[in-house]
Amino acid sequence: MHVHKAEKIWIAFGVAMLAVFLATITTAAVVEGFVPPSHIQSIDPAKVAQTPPFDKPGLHKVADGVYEAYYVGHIFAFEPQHLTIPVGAKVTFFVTSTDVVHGFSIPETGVNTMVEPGWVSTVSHVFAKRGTYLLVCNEYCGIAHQTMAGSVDVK
Ligand SMILES: [Cu+2]
Repeated sequence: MHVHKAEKIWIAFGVAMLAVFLATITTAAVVEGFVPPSHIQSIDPAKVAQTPPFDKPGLHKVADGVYEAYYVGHIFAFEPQHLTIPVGAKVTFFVTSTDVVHGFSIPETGVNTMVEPGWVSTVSHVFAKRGTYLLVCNEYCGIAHQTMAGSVDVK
């Protein structure tokens, strides 16, 4: 088979760039110990139900207008499925998974994070507008992924 010289150069360039990218990612992951952003806190995914505060998922008041919401994602639901938040509240979501990678997204709010077993994802938002917000899993997690949803009521 004849391969034109220009094609050989282009293939070599492509392979070299792939090697450079893989070396960069591997170096960052292994040598520098990088982890996905916001995934600072770790948790044993097999013991989420026994690990406070994830043993009681839901909204926890920290101060006036400041709340923490603990969520557990699993195939194919969030706990809690529905949450009621006072209007104007600043809520920090702490989310983890007991099984596979899920997504945690509240469209129109900027709340959007990956949820990985073994890690606690954290994202904050101030709910200034009343309404019912959809909560969805936006990472394909299995056969009933499309049913993995909930709601956040801001009253
Ligand atoms: Cu999911």
